[in-house]
Amino acid sequence: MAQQRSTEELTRHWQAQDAAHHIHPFSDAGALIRERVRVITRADGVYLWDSEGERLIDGMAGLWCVQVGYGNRELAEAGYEALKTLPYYNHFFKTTNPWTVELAAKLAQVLPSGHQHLLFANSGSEANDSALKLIRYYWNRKGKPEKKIHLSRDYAYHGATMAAASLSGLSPMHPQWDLPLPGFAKVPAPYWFGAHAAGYGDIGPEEFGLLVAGQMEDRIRELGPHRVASFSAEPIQGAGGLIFPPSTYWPEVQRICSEYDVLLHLDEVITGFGRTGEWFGADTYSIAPDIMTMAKGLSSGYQPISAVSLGGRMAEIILTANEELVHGFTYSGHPVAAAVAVKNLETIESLGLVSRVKHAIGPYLLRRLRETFESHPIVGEVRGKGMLAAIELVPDKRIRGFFPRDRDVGTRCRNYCMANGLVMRAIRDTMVLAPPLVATEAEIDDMTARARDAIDRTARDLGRL
Ligand code: PXG
Repeated sequence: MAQQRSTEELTRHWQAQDAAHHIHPFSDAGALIRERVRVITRADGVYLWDSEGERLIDGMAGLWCVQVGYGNRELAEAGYEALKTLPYYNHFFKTTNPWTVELAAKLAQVLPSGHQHLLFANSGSEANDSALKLIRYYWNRKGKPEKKIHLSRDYAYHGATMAAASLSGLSPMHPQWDLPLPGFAKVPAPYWFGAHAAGYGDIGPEEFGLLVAGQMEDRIRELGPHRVASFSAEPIQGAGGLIFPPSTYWPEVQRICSEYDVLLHLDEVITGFGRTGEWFGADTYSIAPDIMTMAKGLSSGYQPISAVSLGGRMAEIILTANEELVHGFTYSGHPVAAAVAVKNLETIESLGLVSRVKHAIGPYLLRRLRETFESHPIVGEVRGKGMLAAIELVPDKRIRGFFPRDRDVGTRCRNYCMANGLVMRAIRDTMVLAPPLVATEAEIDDMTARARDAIDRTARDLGRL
């Protein structure tokens, strides 16, 4: 039946069914129906196609996750083989499966030193939820049950479950759900570009990094170190606006965590698997976490899978507890997802993607964006590391300040990008790119040219060009 309908009829059919039955994440249902949803039907390399045959170049690798690009046959075949052989089995009944074992062992080779033990889950949120439970369990076993406060940062994004949303520091994530839950506290983010607007004057990035870490130390003292269980942080904050920490920040945070005996939880959901030009953000900033969570690039998004890795001191306490760990999911370590993740890690290795991001395509992306935008009248900063890059749209490039929020400059620019065939994310007025790690120089040039056109149009609307 479906094949006999015209493309337009099919599109209208899917749009109507979507409007009638499907609730979208992070979307206003009424607005979506008015504006019409776009039906994505296929993808290959760095490109997506919609049901009307329009091609989009994906500057966001989906949601920061498609490391190896779309349409990789080897990943698909690895999943198909597992589907045919063992489509499902669990790990609850003293059982395991070859794919999950292989994945755990493979991860243990590439994870930061001391991280040799893994638990699996199905999303970044679940991994973070699991991490918080394990942190609570650790302190209970250590005989310090009063250590229960989870610290995290403003602008953090750690997911959407009750605990992961409580851990997140993006204020719109809380009021609809009466969050955060009790026991969550926030400290400032090392967002140097925003420091001037936030009233810190003309402070340099290195000094600002120390100042923000100092604010964290003050907060721990205020709450009482005997009550603070953990500090959760993305090595580079992603969905909060691509915030790269000044070089002074992480060493100081590491010192504070060890001085006050606060477990350091790194959320590597975006920064893992080559995104920053190392296997993990922990390697990029020489951070030694007690516990790490990962998802997205673990399977390049081809299957829903996430993991929690335990560093030495947490593994020791948890593995020697001599009691059941009362935690887990039906799909923890799903064989099909694990098979795809193993093939994904092998592909990252065989294509040399980590080193390519560090030495070739990552620097190329940043150089092209800097050449194109640094002198642009509404661009205040171009920053990046590996295959992560941000362009700050500002009213006055001499001052690190922002447009009034209600002008929605970022959304306007994002809409021009979409109309232009480029998927680029706007976080407030920060334009973000996180392309697949396999993107070629020509594809980066194409993204840059489309972004240029959209930012020019935005500037024209504002009377700045
Ligand atoms: N941690 C981090 C650092 C993330 O970026 C999660 C946890 C949660 O993962 P799951 O798999 O539960 O979604 C994320 C997710 C955006 C955007 O618009 C970013 C994410 C998710 C949805 C949208 O930038 N990151």
